[in-house]
Amino acid sequence: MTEQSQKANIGVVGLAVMGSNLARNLASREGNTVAVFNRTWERTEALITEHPEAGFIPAKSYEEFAASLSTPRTAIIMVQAGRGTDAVIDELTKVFEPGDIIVDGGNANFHDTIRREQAIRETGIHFVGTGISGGEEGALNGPSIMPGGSDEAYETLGPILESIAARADDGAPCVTHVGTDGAGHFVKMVHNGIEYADMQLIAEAYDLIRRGTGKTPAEIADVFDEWNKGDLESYLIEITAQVLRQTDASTGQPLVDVILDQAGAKGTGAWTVQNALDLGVPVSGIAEAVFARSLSSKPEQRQAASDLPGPDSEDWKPSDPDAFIEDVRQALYASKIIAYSQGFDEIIAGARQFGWDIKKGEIAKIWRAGCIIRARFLSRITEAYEQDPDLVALVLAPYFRDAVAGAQGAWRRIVVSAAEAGIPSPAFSSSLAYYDGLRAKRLPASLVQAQRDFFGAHTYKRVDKEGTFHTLWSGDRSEIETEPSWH
Ligand code: NBP
Repeated sequence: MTEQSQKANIGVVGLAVMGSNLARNLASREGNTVAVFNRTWERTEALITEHPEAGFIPAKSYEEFAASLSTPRTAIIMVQAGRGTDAVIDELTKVFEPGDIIVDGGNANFHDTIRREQAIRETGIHFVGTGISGGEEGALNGPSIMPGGSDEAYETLGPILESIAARADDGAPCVTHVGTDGAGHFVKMVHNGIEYADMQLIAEAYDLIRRGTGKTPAEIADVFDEWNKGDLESYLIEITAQVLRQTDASTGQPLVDVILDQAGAKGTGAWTVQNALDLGVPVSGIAEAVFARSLSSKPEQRQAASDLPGPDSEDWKPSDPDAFIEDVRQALYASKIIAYSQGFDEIIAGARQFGWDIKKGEIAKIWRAGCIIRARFLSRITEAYEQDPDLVALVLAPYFRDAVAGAQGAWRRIVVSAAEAGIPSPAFSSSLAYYDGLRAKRLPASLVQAQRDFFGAHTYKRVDKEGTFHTLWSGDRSEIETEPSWH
């Protein structure tokens, strides 16, 4: 063996659950030799001992790690986002050379990725922020991968990522060069936001069916299995059925009933909403999903408020349970379309703001497999953007417009029923309110603008003539045209 052939073409730094699985995935693909490094040697030792078949080249120091890589050196960092990532980047930039590539595969905030890319660019080393979705199972068997960074870096990195990515039904690898600097982490962030909305909508559907029909979790699992044969087919519906069928070993109860009803969050949903606020994009479905988790995690408030007056869902039953379940299915589908439409709005706004040329149809394509939101209807999103790359809103694409039109009767009945029964359905309800807001010929925003002008002289525009106006609300003259410099 020559010295060069003993070197690795790719390295992984950080060998906790994600990094070790990704390293094993890389090693299992033909043509890859993988160098591995972890801050604590014991983790590296455990990995190479448990997986001799992977042929890993282990390193005990960053210097040894760099020396074990062929050039241009390419290393994927899989460590805690934030300070951990900065610390590893600092070490790698000391031992890497111009032309080498540092890939951050963690869940970084895209603002950090933009900052890091700018700082590292000066050294001549490439920095590629990459979203990786699919959890530990995806990391091992094939995730959906969303790399940012430069075209030059992608030339080397692309084939390696393609070798480990999930494959869609048509055999295409679920990876695309999303855009420069932070584009990959931005799109991964929105992916996670949509995931929050999808999970919340499924949870609301489950709650409505359970309280409305009295079905057991296992019976609702059967309903979800049935749904998974149609338009709603998705990983999240599939695993929800499995979750609902699980019984608790110690009590024999459905496991979902013994799990505390307080949902945690690691922050990417909140980031999606925070950035949407900055970009002025209404992602109400995602926001409600984030807030629903926050509300669930306030036990003291919930306990104190539990005797507030309101309808008792025990007293409410739909007259036709089967028809009700079908209504819930349709409401779920319509609300899900809205969540994706809002998510893609944020991607469009982010791309505009940060100068990324993001191909929306390609994003939907790489979410078809490997990631948590993989679903049948992502192909419909790709088709929609292929037919019209400048689509103003996803919900306006012919397929989605028809789908929502067909579902909206059921959607409205469900939101009404939930309100009457006192069953919280924030994601269903807010999605419908968004839909009605979007399609409204006229909104009460005119009144809001008038109020703003009243107390703050913020001016307004008129429907019947050009210009900017301010009313002297209590004066003699009712209206004056303002100078352009006023606004
Ligand atoms: P963690 O996020 O728990 O990271 C811990 C690993 O980083 C340990 O192996 C640790 O080494 C190593 N590390 C190194 Br090397 N230098 C470090 C430093 N300076 N500070 C802190 N840790 C350092 O691992 P994970 O759960 O595998 O996740 C890795 C990344 O992947 C995260 O960014 C995560 O958000 C992202 N992600 C996770 C999932 C998921 O489903 N878990 C999915 C998608 C993305 P040590 O052994 O010496 O402590």
